[in-house]
Amino acid sequence: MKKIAALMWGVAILLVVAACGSNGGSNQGISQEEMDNAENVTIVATNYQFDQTEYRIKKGEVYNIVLDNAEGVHGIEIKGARVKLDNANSSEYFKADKVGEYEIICNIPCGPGHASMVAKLIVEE
Ligand SMILES: [Cu+2]
Repeated sequence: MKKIAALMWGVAILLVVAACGSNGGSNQGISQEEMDNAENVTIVATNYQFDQTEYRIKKGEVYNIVLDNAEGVHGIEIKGARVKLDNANSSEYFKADKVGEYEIICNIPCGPGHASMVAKLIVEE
């Protein structure tokens, strides 16, 4: 009986660890300290544009990417960066490992100007 109890505990602990590990999916490799010190990159969305055509970040630093829907209902997808934001999940931590550019698009069909809702996330040295 003792063995079974020990086994059950093992399973319970594994489940807890698995649940924590899957929290936030794309936060892998980002420490709590990095999250605490992360600078915000706020992308303000209106009908039908983002407030900047380019957003610049530094390579290797952690940022908190925030979607601010100031007008209308828009979503953000940073292509190739596994960042997807909407009103239900309006911020995510992101760290770019290399210099380059990502395309930012609105991923919610928001109206006649939807296709023009594009911007760039530029990763600098
Ligand atoms: Cu849209």
